[in-house]
Amino acid sequence: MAEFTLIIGNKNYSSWSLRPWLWMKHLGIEFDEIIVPLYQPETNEKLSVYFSNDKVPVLLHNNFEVWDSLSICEYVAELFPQNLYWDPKHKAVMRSLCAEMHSSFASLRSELPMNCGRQPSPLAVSDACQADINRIQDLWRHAAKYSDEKAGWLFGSFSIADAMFAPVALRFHLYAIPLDKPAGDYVERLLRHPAMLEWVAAGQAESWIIESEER
Ligand SMILES: N[C@@H](CCC(=O)N[C@@H](CS)C(=O)NCC(=O)O)C(=O)O
Repeated sequence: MAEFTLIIGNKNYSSWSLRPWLWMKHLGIEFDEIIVPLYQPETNEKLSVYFSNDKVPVLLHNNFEVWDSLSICEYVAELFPQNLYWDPKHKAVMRSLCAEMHSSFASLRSELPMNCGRQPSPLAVSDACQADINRIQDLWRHAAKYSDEKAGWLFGSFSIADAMFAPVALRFHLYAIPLDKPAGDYVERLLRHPAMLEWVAAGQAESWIIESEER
């Protein structure tokens, strides 16, 4: 049994689960995973053994439990401090992006659910959703001021911010959202990350359907 166990939802739909899973894969951390399919009659009972209020993701580090995607990402980064950004301004901007991703973009989330199995095609979006899309591109442009452009990730090398925005990049792809060139290039790069390819393929292979997430 590995030192770490990550409890996640369906790979096809669970965008919050993808974030720490991708980050831990990127860091090369070995972990067991337990998939709890969401919105099934037995889902809450299966999740009730954790302290996460019946939500995924949850990380178990031996017997220590951490819940919430951003907290899990930060916890494992602190265990491997070479992955932390110590410049306070740089770190603060990165955390601002992560926190905004974590707390905002309700229209984008509800109108464009993550669904790895969706055949990519355009979908009309509301003004509120378009405002979310525009703001995300503004955030990515802002991050570029702090990055080494050659590396191509939001803040130079791959960081928690890239993991936090990965499901958004996937949504932009799945719903063929028109993007400016740097954002389009970034989405392509993120989707080619080996761990993203692995997650999307696994999501597509699942047979659970959540009707409310299908568009
Ligand atoms: N803010 C939480 C959100 C967790 C969350 O809402 N997870 C969804 C799956 S993507 C969930 O567990 N939904 C089940 C439910 O709400 O009953 C995080 O960042 O981890």
